[in-house]
Amino acid sequence: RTLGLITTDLALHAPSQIASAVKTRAGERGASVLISMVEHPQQCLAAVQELLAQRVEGLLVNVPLEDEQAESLQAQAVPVPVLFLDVSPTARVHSLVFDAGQGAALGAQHLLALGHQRIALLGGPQRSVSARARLAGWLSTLATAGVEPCAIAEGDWSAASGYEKGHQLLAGAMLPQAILVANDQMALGVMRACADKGISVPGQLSVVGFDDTTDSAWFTPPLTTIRQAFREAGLRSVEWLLAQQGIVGQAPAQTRLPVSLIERHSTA
Ligand code: IPT
Repeated sequence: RTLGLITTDLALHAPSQIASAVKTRAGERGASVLISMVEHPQQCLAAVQELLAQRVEGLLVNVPLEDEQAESLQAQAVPVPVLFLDVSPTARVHSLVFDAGQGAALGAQHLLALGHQRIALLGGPQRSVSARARLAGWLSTLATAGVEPCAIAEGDWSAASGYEKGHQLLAGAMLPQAILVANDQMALGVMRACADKGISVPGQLSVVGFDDTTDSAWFTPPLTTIRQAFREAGLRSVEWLLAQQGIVGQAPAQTRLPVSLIERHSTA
């Protein structure tokens, strides 16, 4: 059997770890996976058509998509089942997504519990639904505690952007006590910016990431982050696709995977 995976940039750690898990599980099930990497959501339709022409029996889509984009892709693929990994729960499609609101709340509550009030936010690219959901989650958790972020910046998920925006957030007259970062790669860049400026983490500034990619325990210091179990997401999405028969027309199956706070040494 053959499955298709349409994915965003595999040079990023999270999508590559998901793709790896998908490959592994499919292999264990005797299925092969054709991978198509897209740079823009607009390229998804061509990728779907290309994979359908190669007779895939199911499709996984790990590209951040707006509701209408996902709904129209799902319609294009009929009768082949499609499972989306980076959409809002409001999209009327089959999806398996991590709970971004819970993840954002866990990170913000952790910093508040440590007594931090001057908190800066480094969000992901706002064209990504998940980046928007994380930012919204931080803002609402902080607002509930009566805290307004001292600064907000937007990166593009890369460590380089974390470094650049990190320098921006650290340039003000008053140093933030903590920074919530939308992914671990940007957190790596932020910590590098701190090192440049001789700011000690977590002595002078706490940093929280998001993802818990496999390298995050090896950063200096080891990163406190929100764990998204990529391996499990990969396994479950393959199992779901292989179990589908005649789902077309069925109500969307939506699974929300819980996330968890992993406390390491970048927060105090
Ligand atoms: C999301 C990651 O958290 C982020 O680090 C980045 O790699 C992004 O993917 C790329 O699209 S995880 C996604 C399943 C929401």
